[in-house]
Amino acid sequence: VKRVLTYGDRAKLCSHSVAKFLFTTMEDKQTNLALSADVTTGAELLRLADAVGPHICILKTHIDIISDFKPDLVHDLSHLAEKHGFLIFEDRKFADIGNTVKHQYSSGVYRISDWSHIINAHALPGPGIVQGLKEVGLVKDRACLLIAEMSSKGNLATGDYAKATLKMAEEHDDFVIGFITQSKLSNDPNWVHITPGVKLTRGKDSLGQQYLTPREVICDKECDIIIVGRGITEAEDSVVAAKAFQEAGYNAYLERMQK
Ligand code: 5BU
Repeated sequence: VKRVLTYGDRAKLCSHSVAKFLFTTMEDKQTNLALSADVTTGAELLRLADAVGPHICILKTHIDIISDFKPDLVHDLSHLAEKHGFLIFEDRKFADIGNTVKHQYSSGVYRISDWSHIINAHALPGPGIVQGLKEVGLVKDRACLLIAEMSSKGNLATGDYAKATLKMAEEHDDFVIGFITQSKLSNDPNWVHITPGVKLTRGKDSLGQQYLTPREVICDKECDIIIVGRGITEAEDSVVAAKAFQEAGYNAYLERMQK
């Protein structure tokens, strides 16, 4: 009999501490929801993180859209991550040569490697990008996701791109824990498949974003985590909306377990 592994089973299997923590959290908090906290002030970010924290396994940031950034912000955010038990994922989408991304990851204004448990990178530049990020992140026990497929209409990550991205990840599985993708790339239960472009109903925005539902992502496409931004941040009540996505995502996971 083919049995689908639970998040808890996968926590035991995987060797990277960040992936282990992530799967454990998903099982314990009963959530496969990542909040994309795309707000533009530090106060809004902290308010949202504290309010929605109990319902998420990951808080995804775009730290460079915060207009009043001060180092205190990431310090306070780290406290909230500990308080509520979620991981911080800076959606920096590194896309340069290894030597440049090393600096972008460790230094500059944001010092991303100091506070972000997870980062992501495009596979486009080739394996040097992962090597560069790894030189910074490995000693700090950080993890990386490779962007295999995008949600936006007309994106150029097509054909064998995702397959080549999987191969790159396999060669760096001490640092890469999974993918940003629109569908499952591999049956290896160690990989985390995380999917943006999610709302409660299908649709799109005016700038090429395309939305699938939690059920389509988790049950049909067999991904593990839904990333939700405006579905929560633009709702009248962000906590009510987060609960709805948490429930929809987790029910879709339970349904997949029965398949
Ligand atoms: P939305 O408000 O739920 O549409 O926000 C989606 C978030 O996910 C946003 O922060 C994007 O930068 C991010 N994203 C995406 O939408 N699609 C992709 O393929 C990747 C990231 Br990679």
